[in-house]
Amino acid sequence: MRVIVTGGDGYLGWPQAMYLSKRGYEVCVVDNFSRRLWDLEGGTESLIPIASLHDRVAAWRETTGKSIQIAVGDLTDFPFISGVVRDFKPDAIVHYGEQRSAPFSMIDRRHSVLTQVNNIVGTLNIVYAIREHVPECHLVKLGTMGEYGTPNIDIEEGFIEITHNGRTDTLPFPKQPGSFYHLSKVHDSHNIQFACKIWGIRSTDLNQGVVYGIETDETMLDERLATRFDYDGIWGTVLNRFCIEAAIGHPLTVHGKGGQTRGYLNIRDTMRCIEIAIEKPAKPGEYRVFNQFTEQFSVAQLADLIQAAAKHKGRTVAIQHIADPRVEAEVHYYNARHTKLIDLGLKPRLLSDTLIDSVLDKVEHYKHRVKKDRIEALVNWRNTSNAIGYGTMSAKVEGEAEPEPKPKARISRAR
Ligand code: NAD
Ligand code: USQ
Repeated sequence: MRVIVTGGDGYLGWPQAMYLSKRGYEVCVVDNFSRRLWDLEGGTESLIPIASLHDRVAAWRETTGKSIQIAVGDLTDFPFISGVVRDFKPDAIVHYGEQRSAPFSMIDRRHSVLTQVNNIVGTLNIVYAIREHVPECHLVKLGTMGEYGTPNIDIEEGFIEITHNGRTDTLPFPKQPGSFYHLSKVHDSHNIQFACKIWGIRSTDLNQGVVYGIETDETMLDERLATRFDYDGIWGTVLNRFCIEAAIGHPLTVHGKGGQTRGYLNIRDTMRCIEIAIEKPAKPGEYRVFNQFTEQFSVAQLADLIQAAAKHKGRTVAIQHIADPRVEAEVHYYNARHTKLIDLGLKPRLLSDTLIDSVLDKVEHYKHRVKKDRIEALVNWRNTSNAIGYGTMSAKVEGEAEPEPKPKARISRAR
C-alpha cells in the first residue's frame, strides 16, 4: 500500500512514517517545516535534538535499507498537494499536518487566524486532491478528543442517538471545543463528513487524546531517528511537561485544582491505531469516527503519578497549583467511550511506573538543554494579545500592528 503521511516531520508524523515503512508500506512524507519555524518564532525547541527531515530519511535508509519519499510544501497550496497526490497515487493519506497547539492558537488574532486557515484550508485541499486524483483513497484524519469538550453526559464515538419531540435520529455528537485550535478540528470534521456524503470519499476521523512518550521501536534504532519532544508552555503537552519539570526540579505546574480530565495514550499506541485504521478502511462514502485514547486521568492524578515516580528515583518534586491560564471547567464529569479501536485489535499499552521511569530517564539525559524561561504557561485565554516573553509573538510587533478600524459609516439622522 502507498501512504502519504502529512506532517511527516512532526512529533507523531515522523515515527509514523518509519513505523509504516518498516511494515512494508510505500511512504511519502509531506511537510513544510512550519513547526520548526514556529519554534524559532517563539524561542522554543525540542528537548531532544532532531535531525533535518532529509538527514532522517537518509539515516532510515542507512539503518534499514528502506526508502521514504519526501515532498516539501504547504498543504494550503493546492497545486502543490494536488500534484503530490496525483503523482504518488496513495491508497491512504494519514493527515497529521496541522498547527496543533491550543495555546499557540490563543496568542492573538494573527495566531488564531493562522491556525484556522492552515488547518481548515489544508484539510479541504487534501479532500479536493483525493476527489480529483484518487477517489478510492482513504483519508485518515487526526482530530482531537477536545472537539467534544467536557459535557455533563457520556461522550460517544462521534455520533449520538437523540430522541426529540417524539422523533429519533443519529446525529454528530455535540461539539464544545476549548480553543481556536480545537475549533479548527471541528470545522475539519464537518468538511470531511460533508465531502464523504456528497462525493463518496472514505474517511476515518480519529479523535485522539493527549499523547505522551518519547520513543518507538523505530526512533530507538539510531539517535538521528529521534522524534521531537516538546515541554514548553506553548507546545508541551501536560504529561511530557511534568516529566521535564520533575527532571529539572521545577514544581509540577497544575492548572487550577487539576480536575481537568482528558483521554491519554502512549505514542506507540498512536502508531498502531493508525495502522489499524489503514488496514481496515472506511467504506466508500463512509465517514467514521474513532475515539483514540486508552485511559483517562485528571491533571492532578498525573501530577501525583509523576511526583511518586520522581520520589522513587530519590528526587523530591513539589506540585504547584497555578491560576488556570485557560478557560476550562476545573472539575467536571468525564466518561468517553473508546471501544472501536479496541474492537479492531488495539492492545493498549497503559501508563505504568516502568513507562514513566523510561521517559524520566530519557529526559534526565537531555535536561541540560531545557530552556527554563520557556516552561511557564505563556498564553492566557482571557487576553486577546499575549506578549509571550521575547515579544516576537505579540501583536505589537513592528509591521504586525493591528490596522486601525475604519471609521464607521456616517448615518444621517432624521430630524
Ligand atoms: P507537530 O507540530 O509535532 O507536527 C505537525 C507537523 O505538521 C509539523 O512538522 C508541521 O511542520 C507540519 N505542518 C503543519 N502545517 C502544515 C502545512 N500547512 N503544510 C505542511 N506541513 C504542515 O504535531 P504532532 O504532535 O505530531 O501532531 C500531529 C497531529 O496530531 C496534529 O494534527 C494534531 O492536532 C494531532 N494530535 C496530536 C496530539 C498530541 O498530543 N501530540 C493529540 C491529539 C491530536
Ligand atoms: N495542563 C496543566 N498544566 C500544564 C499543561 C497543561 O494543568 O502544565 C492542563 C491544561 O489546562 C488542560 C490539560 O492539562 O486542561 C491538557 O493540556 P495539554 O496542553 O496537555 O493538551 P491540549 O492543549 O488539550 O492539546 C494536546 C495537543 C493537541 C491535541 C490535544 C488532545 O497539543 O494537539 O489535540 O492534546 S485533547 O486534549 O484530547 O483535545
